[in-house]
Amino acid sequence: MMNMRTLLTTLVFAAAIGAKAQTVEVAAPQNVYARQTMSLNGEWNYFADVQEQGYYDYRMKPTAWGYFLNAKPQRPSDLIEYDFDASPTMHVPGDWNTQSEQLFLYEGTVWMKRDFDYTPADGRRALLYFGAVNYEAIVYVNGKLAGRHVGGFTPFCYDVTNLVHAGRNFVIVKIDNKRHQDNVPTRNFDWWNYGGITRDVLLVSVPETYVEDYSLQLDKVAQRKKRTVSFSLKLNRQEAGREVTLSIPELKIKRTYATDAAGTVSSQLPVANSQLKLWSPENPKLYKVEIAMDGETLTDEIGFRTIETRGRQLLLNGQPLFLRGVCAHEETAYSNRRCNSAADADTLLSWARDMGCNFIRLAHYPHNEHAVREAERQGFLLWSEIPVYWTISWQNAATYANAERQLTDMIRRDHNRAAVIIWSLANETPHSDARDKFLGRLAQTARGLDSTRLISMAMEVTGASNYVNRLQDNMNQYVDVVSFNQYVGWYRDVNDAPKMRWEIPYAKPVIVSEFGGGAKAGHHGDKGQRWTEEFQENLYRENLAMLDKIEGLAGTCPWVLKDFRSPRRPLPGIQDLFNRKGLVSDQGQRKRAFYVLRDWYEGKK
Ligand code: GCB
Repeated sequence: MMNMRTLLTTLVFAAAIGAKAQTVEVAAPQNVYARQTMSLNGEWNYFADVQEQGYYDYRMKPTAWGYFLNAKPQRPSDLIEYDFDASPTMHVPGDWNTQSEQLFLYEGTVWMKRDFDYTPADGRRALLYFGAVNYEAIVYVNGKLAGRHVGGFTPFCYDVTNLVHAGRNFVIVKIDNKRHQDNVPTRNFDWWNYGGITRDVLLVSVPETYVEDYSLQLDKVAQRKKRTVSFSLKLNRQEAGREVTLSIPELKIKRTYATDAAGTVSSQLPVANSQLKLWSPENPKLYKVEIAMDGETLTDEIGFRTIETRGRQLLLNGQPLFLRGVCAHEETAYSNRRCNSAADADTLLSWARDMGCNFIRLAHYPHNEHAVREAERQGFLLWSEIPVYWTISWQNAATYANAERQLTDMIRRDHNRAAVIIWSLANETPHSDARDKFLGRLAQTARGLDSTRLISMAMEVTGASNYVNRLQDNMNQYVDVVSFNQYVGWYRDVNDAPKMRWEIPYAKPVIVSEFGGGAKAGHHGDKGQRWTEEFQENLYRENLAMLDKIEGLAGTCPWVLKDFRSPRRPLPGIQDLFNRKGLVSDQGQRKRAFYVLRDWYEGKK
């Protein structure tokens, strides 16, 4: 991990509008929740700005007098046409769509402000951390620009030491979730475009030199009596001779290292096989890990496991494994808003567990860190992906840079999570040379950042000739696991599943990364009648029998755990702006297909 490019420590947004950038974007610190932090969650004042007049003047030039100044009238005659303090509040973290009726379908700019008290401390720096903001965030502290970030599902962080002062401070974020062709995701996608500061905001206090990132990873090669854990660490600056202590008390590991000239440490730790309990769904063992420097200790919980392929088999800790999966969006049970906590994740995970799952495909973007950690504690294996979805602008260099940044940030954040076994690069992308180049580069980047996990992407087979479905995708050479989505019985070939044959001409494990169909919970009828639970139930029966015939099938994750909001789904009385392919409804009702899948998974244990 540590040889990864330090692409983040760049001066941001030099051509600042109104306020000059006085700050530096820094890498979001590994395991941020173990740091000294002050939460900036809670109630933030907000208002929508449909025409972005708080940012552009009436000639559409960036204005120096934007809303980021948080101006107040000084004299009775002053004209100021906004007032954060008199504006309503909403909760952060949270999406705006489900917190304001007016903003339910809104896509555009919303300004948000929060005050906070700060006490500077000698020798310490203040970092402003956002877990995620969808989609574009322009961040100001005390009226000065801190930086701009695009991409709605990954963390970012600014060193704001020079922008804060003792006493009362304020942070303002201009958030814009308008969809654009060149974004990642692009203009069209089948989920709700939840806008807002959707994950935690923290003010992080760090010393001048601090541990920015570290990695602990069990090596694949096991000797008869012992195996090796690779440890690496990186400071935020290239400083030699800093003392760092790593301890894993339960494994009786305690070692002190001095950093090299690059500010890094790298080491191999032998561990006796007899001592080591491997992480697995059956026994999701996590070890307490402590990393100490200058009297400050970072505490983490880390599991050790290996993941590999052998021919068409997937091996977890050297043992063949079938992934009993399901896809899930990051949308809460019952309230159907963006998830942002372990408790939000827990309800969804409990449904997956009841269905017999040991694997979740986190669709279609990196989910929040609390969710990933909760899934890991509960023993779920995870597939994590970036929103390179459908018709991305393959030829656009900025689009590529954006996708690569999201991939890098996803891997950086979660590379210590034993639960994550697959990084996925894309979903259902149309074949072309430009796409192959784009995804090929992403694959190389992912491998460069993490050589220990498997790479995949959801490919597609959209039709069959003579009932033979043959997967063909040039990306096959880049992936470790061949995954594809198919909707036999829903978008195509209703009633034909029993006749279908599948040919996957690649000697790699196969995951069917999506299949399914819609049903409205409580709507009953004949199995030939769309939208009934019986139709979906029959579709699952026929699909599962069909999938059982695929050679090398190593796992399945049907679409989808829960009905989720989507603006592409307007059918009144049935969809009502929900994609109804859930095995569980948006109100937690289990549909008949839930039990079909559960029984099939029972047989796969
Ligand atoms: C797909 C997409 C998924 C959609 C699903 C559907 O192939 O990957 O994002 O929601 O189909 O329901 O159409």
